[in-house]
Parts: sequence; structure tokens; C-alpha cells
Amino acid sequence: MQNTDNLNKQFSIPGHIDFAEGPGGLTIARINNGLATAEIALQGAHLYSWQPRGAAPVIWLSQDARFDAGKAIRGGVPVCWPWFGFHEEDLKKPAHGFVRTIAWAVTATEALDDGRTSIRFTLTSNDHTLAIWPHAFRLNYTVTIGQKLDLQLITENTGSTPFKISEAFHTYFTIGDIDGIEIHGLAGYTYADKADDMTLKMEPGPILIRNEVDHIYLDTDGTCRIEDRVQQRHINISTQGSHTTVVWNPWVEKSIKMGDMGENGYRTMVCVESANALNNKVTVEPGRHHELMARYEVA
Ligand code: TA6
Repeated sequence: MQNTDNLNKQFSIPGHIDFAEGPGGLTIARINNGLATAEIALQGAHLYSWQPRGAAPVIWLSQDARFDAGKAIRGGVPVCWPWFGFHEEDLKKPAHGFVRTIAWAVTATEALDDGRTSIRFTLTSNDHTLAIWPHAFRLNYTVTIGQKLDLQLITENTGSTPFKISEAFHTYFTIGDIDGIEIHGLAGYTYADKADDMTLKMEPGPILIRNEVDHIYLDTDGTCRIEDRVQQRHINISTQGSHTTVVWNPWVEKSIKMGDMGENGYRTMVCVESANALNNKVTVEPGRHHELMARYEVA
């Protein structure tokens, strides 16, 4: 386990990135360059804050988020891997896979020529993961912070048999108010409605959210946009290697059940998740790799 002293010795870059003890005693990376600020917990390589200079925060974090060892942080960008949602055979296994609640290693940091900062997290299969999921893998997750936010998750199959994954950047975005947004770019796509027994439906136009929404859009090209009338901005989302897009807002009842969404938290957040799930699962052959990338930009 890397501690803040050896992380700072090996990977801190003045004017870009350093490491500290964050909320709940979790080790965090703090990025503060001329272009933006961000914070990422090493647990789950979980980015939970990103604010471009001159803009309001873009990534939402619940006021009641718990930063406990082994507990998923409510908000930010949970990395869901090697399965999205519940495990298909064993409901006792953690929802959204196991990588968002275990420690990743920092393996590189870089100050880029254009002023951005990148940090790479690596997670390699071990006895703990093999006991949950019997495949050898290496994950390299590179986060690049500037006026845009770039996420790149590379899955390598280091074993001798193919494996199939579903995955997502389960990103919580900050919005002015849930009544004041529309999500564009998913019209015409078929989605499975998780709040209605996974019934397949067609999205007719821009998405308005007036109750619980849990839509898994299939065969998408991953480009979409959140139009936020209250904050008078758009959040543009573009991807590579993603063929599923999930739109989720828990609304009132589900928020109360979840217990860590904060008072009326559902009103200031929406999840738009760049994923591969359901019939968009990805098979990775031995020795091969698969990339999932997303870029967020405020306009
Ligand atoms: O992506 C939407 C979803 O699958 C919802 O069904 C809800 O379960 C949400 O993820 C949050 O899941 P979590 O395990 O983080 O509470």
C-alpha cells in the first residue's frame, strides 16, 4: 500500500499534483494546475471532484458521501468493472464489480506541455481479486486534468483464456436543478428501462427527468450533452470504445433508501455513464486489450 510520503517522493510535481490524507483518512491525489483542480482517492482510483478554472464544479459529490475503506463513494466517477450492475450469477458479489472499492497503485504522473496533469493508476489481479473473479488482468486507468477531463481505462487480459466484461465510468454530474436540464444525443436509441423491469423502449427525443430514471441505452456512439438551463451551460460528453450509455437519477424514494444521497441531493445531480453493458459486453482475448475512454467538456 502506497503512503503519502513515498507517493510525494516518487510522483508529486510542484504546480501540478501532490498526495495527502483526504476525507475518512483515505489517501488522495490533489491536482491543482493553471487549468483546473481535481481530487482522486486511491481507493477505486475514484475521482470525486473536478473544477475547470472559471467554471462551477462539474462532478457531483453527495453531502453525505462516506469515505470509508471498502465503501463506494457516493458521487464522482465510480469505475465499474468487470461487471456493471449486479453480478449475473451471484447477488452476494458487490454491485458494479469490485475495483471501485479497493486500492489502486499510482504508477505514473506527468505535467503535459499544454499545462494539463495526468496520473495513471494500475490494478493487477491478485489472490483477492481471483477469489471474486477467476481471471488474470491488468488495468491501467489514466486521468488527464485540464479544462477538459479525459478518462482512459485499458483492460489487458494477462491470462490464457478469453474473458467477458461489462464496465462503466459511472459519472455523477453537478446540475443547477433537475427540472432545468435536458439530455441530448440519445434520441432514436433503444434503451432497457431498469425502473420498469428492463422493458425495451425507444427514446423519442431530449430526455427530461421528472421521476426516477434508470435507462441503459444500447449500441450508442457515446456522444451526448447535458443542457443545464439554471447554470447556463452544457456538459459535452464524448467517448471511444463505449457502446452503452446509462442515464440515472434515483429521485426521492430511492434516494431515501440509499441513505447517502444527502438532503434533496437528487435535484442537483444526474448520472450519464459511458459504458459497455448488456448486449454490448466486451470479450477480451488472451494477451489482447480493450480501451474505454470518455472526455468531459463544459461549454
Ligand atoms: O447506473 C445506475 C445504477 O445501476 C442504478 O440502478 C443504481 O443501482 C446506481 O447504479 C447506483 O448503484 P450503487 O451500487 O453505486 O448504489
